[in-house]
Amino acid sequence: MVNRRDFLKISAAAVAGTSLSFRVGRAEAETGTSARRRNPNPGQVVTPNGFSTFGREVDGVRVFHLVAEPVMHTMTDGLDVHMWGFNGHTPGPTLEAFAGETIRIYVTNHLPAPTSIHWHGIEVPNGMDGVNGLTQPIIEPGETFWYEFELPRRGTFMYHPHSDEMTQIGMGMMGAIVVHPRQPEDIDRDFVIILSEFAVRSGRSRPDTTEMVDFNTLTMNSKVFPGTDPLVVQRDDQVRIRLINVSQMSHHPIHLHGHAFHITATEGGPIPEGAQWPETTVLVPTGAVREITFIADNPGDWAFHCHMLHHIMNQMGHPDPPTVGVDASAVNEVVQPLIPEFMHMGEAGMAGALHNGHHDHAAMPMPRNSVAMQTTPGPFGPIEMGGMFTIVKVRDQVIDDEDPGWYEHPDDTVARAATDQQLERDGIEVPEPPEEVDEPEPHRHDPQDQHDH
Ligand SMILES: [Cu+2]
Repeated sequence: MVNRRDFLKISAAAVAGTSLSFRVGRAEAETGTSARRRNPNPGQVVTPNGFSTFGREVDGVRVFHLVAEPVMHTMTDGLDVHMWGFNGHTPGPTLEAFAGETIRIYVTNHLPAPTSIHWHGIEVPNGMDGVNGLTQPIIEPGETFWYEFELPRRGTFMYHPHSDEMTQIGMGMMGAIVVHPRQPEDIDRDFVIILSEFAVRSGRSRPDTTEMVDFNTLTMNSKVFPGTDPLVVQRDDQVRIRLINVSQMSHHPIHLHGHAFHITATEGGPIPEGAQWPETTVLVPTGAVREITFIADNPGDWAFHCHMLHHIMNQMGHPDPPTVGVDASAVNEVVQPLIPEFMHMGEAGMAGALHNGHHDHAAMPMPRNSVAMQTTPGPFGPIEMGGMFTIVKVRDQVIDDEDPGWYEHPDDTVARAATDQQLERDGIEVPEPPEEVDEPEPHRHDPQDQHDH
């Protein structure tokens, strides 16, 4: 593990432009420790569950080295997936630089397949655009290519292969590029989150890259909740979150609780102040960037998640009819040995049936290398969430950007059962629960009937 003192050293080295940053950045990725760190240097963006690097300077050019390679990736405890990424990690490092700088990026291909890298959103010279066959020859396995271009403007961009995209992006190859303006900005916490989706069937350990529509594993920086690191911010911080969508098929409406934000920029540039409007949900189309900013003036643990409801469940997708109201547990016992991903839906919705997995072995057995669709222990019981979900933790005092644990609510500020006195005071009459309604008998066509009519 990289401790905080080491991390500060590393960060300083990164900014100073020594070669240390890159090597240690990779170690950080392997131990996954950098994500919870508070922004130690103004102007440095935090990549939750990942890492950021300024590369190093050589004769006035900022130099990066991306190694495309297979990685073993833990999406959350209990779900290990064979993926492809960069420098030992998915997503690859967030590449940081300043507007007007020239950057040079070496790309080494250690994949079993040819590749190319596209710098999505940046106005590069045509031959640097990374489109296999159209603007460059393919990077064969074992080869190292270089790309070099000037960064014309500040912004949030992405990189990904433009070669067998469905397979290579579907295996986890993606990363962020953050170009800072020359002038310092009035931002206290700056985060970058890549939204993506994979087809990781329950019980399997490789994404299904032939899938075209049914993506069941929805990720933030290649993690599913509860594997997603919280965004820890101090009260009254000016916070920016850069949302990048690299999903194969989905647009994600990302919703923040407890705060309103402004959408301040896209990958095309900043939105003029007079054209911004307040929102609490921002739709991030695939292939696009939305930067949002807000003042974190409301302390607490605030959900920050996709509002497409199956995108906040893990490994959705079961090829059986809905069974709300039916006890289908016997079916699982028969079918699961044959089809590991088979699991019937819950009798009273999913949360009841799926409070299982490694948190509750009393419930249904899970296929190996699978996680519950929903549910992780929270301060008041199971949190019925998974997938594209994380928590913005706003605290009066943040120490070393460490996860402060669950929010301690001030007295009498937590919703709880109403008392009889309260109900009487406010004239609330609670109606009797409805009588149980019998399901209507299924209608059967009697051939004889037809003759009668
Ligand atoms: Cu979504």
